[in-house]
Amino acid sequence: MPCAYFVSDIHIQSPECPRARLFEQFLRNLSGQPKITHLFLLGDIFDLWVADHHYFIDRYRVIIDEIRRLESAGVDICYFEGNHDLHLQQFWADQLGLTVHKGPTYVQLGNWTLRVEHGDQMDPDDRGYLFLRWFLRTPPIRWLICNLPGALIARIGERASTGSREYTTHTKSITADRAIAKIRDHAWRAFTDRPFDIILSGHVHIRDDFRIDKNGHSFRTVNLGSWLDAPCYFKIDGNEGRFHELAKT
Ligand SMILES: [Mn+2]
Repeated sequence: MPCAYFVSDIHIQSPECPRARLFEQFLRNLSGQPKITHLFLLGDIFDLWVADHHYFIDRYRVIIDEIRRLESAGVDICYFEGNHDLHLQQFWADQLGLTVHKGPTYVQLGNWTLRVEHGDQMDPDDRGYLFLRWFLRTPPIRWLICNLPGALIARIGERASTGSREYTTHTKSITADRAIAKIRDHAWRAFTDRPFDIILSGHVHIRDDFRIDKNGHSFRTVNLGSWLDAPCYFKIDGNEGRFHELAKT
């Protein structure tokens, strides 16, 4: 029986930030769960993580050690790139052994087919961002990002990251209803493209758990919200899937 945990948009800004401590504690608790089979990290776990720079590896050593512990215990861990954490393959996959996904992925978990993604591609009207997403992944820019000194990348990235987070927060505060509509519209489009039982995403920082019944089809859409608002995780245990709260420290 699968027992899977899903978290997204923790936006850890430094090793000292309360969300870093909370995530470390969360991971330690998972290590003590005998039933856990999967951990899904749905992106924007860090407010900034780029490539395999030692700057980030040294900075977040405690978290990495906890993830390594789960990995060695046989937990299947998938990390989906977000818009704040990208070019993850070299460190998180090649060195640490996680599975890294750059876009939406279908996963069979027990009786359920899941579609899992960060969610930064869900708004087809967000052309500016979709261009930036493409641009940051072009070979020359990728080369620069991977080869410039880590501390310099961190300085540039922290500025961009703050802007991006403020943009997300601002967008959310003025248009929460519209954001929920976008989540559900995207879920329907994705379902018509290839069906699933549950779609799980993050990115928009709005917690949502909704069943769509349309044209004789029925499926569930879950958005994981953000730890900036209310730290939580989604857990699928056998045939039950639901949110669990984490106490703020
Ligand atoms: Mn995001």
